[in-house]
Amino acid sequence: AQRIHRQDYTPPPFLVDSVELDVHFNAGEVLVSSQLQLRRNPAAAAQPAPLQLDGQGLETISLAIDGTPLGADDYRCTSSTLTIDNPPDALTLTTQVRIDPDNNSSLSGLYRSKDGYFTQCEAQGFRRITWFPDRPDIMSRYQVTLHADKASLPVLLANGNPAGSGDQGNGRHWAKWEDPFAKPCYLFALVAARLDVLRDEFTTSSGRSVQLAVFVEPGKLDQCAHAVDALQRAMRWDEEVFGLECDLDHYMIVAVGDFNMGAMENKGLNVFNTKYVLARADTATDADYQNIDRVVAHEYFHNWTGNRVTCRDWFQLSLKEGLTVYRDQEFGADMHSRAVTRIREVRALRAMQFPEDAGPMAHPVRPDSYIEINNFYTSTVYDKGAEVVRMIETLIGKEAFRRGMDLYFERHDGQAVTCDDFVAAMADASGVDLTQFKRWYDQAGTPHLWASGHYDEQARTYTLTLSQSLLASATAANAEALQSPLHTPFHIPVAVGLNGAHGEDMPLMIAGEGSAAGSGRTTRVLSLTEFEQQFVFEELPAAPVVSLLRDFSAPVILDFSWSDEELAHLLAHDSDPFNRWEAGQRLASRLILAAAEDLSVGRPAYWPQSFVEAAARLLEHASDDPAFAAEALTLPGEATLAEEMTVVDPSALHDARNGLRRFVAEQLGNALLHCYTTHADDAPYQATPAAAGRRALRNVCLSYLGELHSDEARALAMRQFESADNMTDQFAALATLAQDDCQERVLALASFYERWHDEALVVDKWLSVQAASRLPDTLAVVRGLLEHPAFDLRNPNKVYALLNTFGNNHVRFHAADGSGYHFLATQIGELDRLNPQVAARLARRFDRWRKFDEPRQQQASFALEKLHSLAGLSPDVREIVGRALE
Ligand code: B3K
Ligand code: ZN
Repeated sequence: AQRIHRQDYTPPPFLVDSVELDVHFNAGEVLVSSQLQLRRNPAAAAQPAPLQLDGQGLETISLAIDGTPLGADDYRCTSSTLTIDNPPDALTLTTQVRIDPDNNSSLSGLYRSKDGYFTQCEAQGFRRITWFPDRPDIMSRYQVTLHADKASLPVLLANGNPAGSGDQGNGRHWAKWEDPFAKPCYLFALVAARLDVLRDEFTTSSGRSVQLAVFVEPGKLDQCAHAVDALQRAMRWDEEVFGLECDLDHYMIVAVGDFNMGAMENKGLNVFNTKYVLARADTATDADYQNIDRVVAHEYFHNWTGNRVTCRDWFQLSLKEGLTVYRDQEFGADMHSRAVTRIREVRALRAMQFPEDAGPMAHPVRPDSYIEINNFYTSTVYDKGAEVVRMIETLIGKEAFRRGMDLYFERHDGQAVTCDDFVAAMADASGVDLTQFKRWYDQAGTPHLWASGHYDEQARTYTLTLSQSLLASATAANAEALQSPLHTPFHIPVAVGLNGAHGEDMPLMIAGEGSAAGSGRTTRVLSLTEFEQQFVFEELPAAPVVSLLRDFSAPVILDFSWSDEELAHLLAHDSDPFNRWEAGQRLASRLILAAAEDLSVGRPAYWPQSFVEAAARLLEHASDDPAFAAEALTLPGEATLAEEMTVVDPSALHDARNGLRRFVAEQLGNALLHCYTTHADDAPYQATPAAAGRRALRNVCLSYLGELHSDEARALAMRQFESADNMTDQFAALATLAQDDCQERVLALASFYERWHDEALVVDKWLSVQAASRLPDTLAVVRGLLEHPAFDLRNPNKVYALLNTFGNNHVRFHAADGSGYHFLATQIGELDRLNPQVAARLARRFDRWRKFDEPRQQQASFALEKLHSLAGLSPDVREIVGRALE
């Protein structure tokens, strides 16, 4: 496998204007005939290059140019390329290949899943279907005809509009589809399966009617309503917020149980993991409902940001992904609570992206090179990419941002473009110079932001000094970051507010701006563009408590030495809800990290009463915003806390964090129970934000009470488990019991499986709740579950539920004896033979192995070396493990 470099991009020598495919589903094979209209690319290098096509796992039956079969001397063929040396400048290339989707366990290209055949072409799956120049900057018009057995594969779908169908004898039928939009081949999709369908309609703002259809496995129609509703809300939202109307006559969503990721935005024919479609109150949690909203919206939003304007090459992936995540985040914020949505996003960013950016897989939002592009569908490209788009919005303002989007579509509709083109549209529409800002696209690593403040009583000024550096995060293990032009400062938007003694926002008058500039505004966005800069706030009657990086205005690690009292003040009063939450997280982190240090040298942990008082206040005011209170009461996770330790001691960290939880439960048992009781819902389940917020709050209270390991707490959880009318409450009770070594745990787990063993997605929850357990025998349980009929190594959802969850079980995966490492490495090796993409994702659980103590490092490197040396290891896993070992 070769390393591909961004700088090596050249335009394609040939373009494909149209594609005609005939796909025959026969017993034990699929035959694909293709007719491509090709012509030389006027924009390509003058020197006539040969015509080269990509292929993978194709058995070539015939090849012809303009109707004449190719002779042996006319072409060269390897297992992955078909080269035609002297092609005419315009030609029709006809190929026929045989493929074997029944044995395609990689779930890339065309593959079989329970009820039929499905495709996944992004990033490079189309080459597994037919010979084709498989790159996103070639956009073509497609016509597809499917032929199959009518009884076993009654539903035949492809992108675009139906263009005929009928019977063809022998129990077989055919259907033809035509896509009126030119598209890159990664957006190609077809489906031949037995499926039920829920149909609906959407009328666009200009009055066009779009036929909506959600296809699911037979018997699941009662779990589709939420997805359809989410789709309609997303369509309306995109019209209202971005003026973007749906361009399609048919918008189809197909749910499939075997799928490598969440979903795929194929033009007019999205293919979804069932996890992001199916929901019923008793089978799906509030989090599932919200994820469905977000993923349905995300794939729909791609229709403009991704499909109509696509990526020139895969290095530009964040052009569509960062922007589309930003859009689905905004949709989520408008559908639910804006503050809580933001809090959850930042929590996820810190748990996933920050560690990634500090580890061996660190890469810029626009990577410089890769071996396997599928390894770069990362939190950096997606979530940090979204933060970068959000920072542009923060810097230029909402209105200019909207003008920038309009200009982007005006300039680039129908094109395959780069991140530079996007930023240029934003800069031109706003008049703001974003040259320096673009470093966010090419420097890896999370910047550190150091802040200090000084109040001058005489001058009534507050001087804020901000400085930045990448150094704390750039390590020798991360060569790519070191080689890029490091030591150049980022353009960081720092949103600032000043809190007065009673929690009120103080006036924000910046020296040198004149008093009109800031008047009335209680949050100002400072532009930090140097390594160090000072900002002076004037006319302040008293020393403020500074609120920095409001709403998390930049993805940085902020260092400011607030006192515990100041943090408590911010937690109680800051007008920015994100920073209220953040202050609580900082307080908790401080205590847990100090306690972890104490515990690791045999000293007892110290828990101050002031923290309990802050928690008590949160409980007291919880009814104001239960969802927020739930977030504020949830401590930072172990993986996030571990990033702040020089050498991680996972068991001390685990004991410290749970020690604080137990302390809170002991001190506030009655308040927790009271809060639990008063927020009970008598009404039947509703997935509304308000009802979900109350459930979240109660379930946080329940999980704290679970720390007491008391009969009362167990009975409470068991009662909730048994009486819940919805999966949110049932599963939360199960999750609390799963952390407690008691009889109720055994009973609940058994009855849960007994009740739900036929619902694949609920079985996933059953697997993951066991793999996430802190109990000491968790690895043994996980090992046992590998043999359970509920588990299947071929199904990504099962692998994620059991193995990935275990890899995220900080204290158990990082067990001192290395048992977790050896177990996971062995499983990755097994899985790699079936599904390299999913195996490579699993291998990422090893990213942070160098942060642990020497004995653990030895075990981890031993496990990784062994995995790395496996014969036949895929390039996917080899790239991840190779970087981890560098
Ligand atoms: N674009 C797809 C991801 C494809 C991943 C390929 N390995 C889903 C999404 O981001 O919408
Ligand atoms: Zn996407």
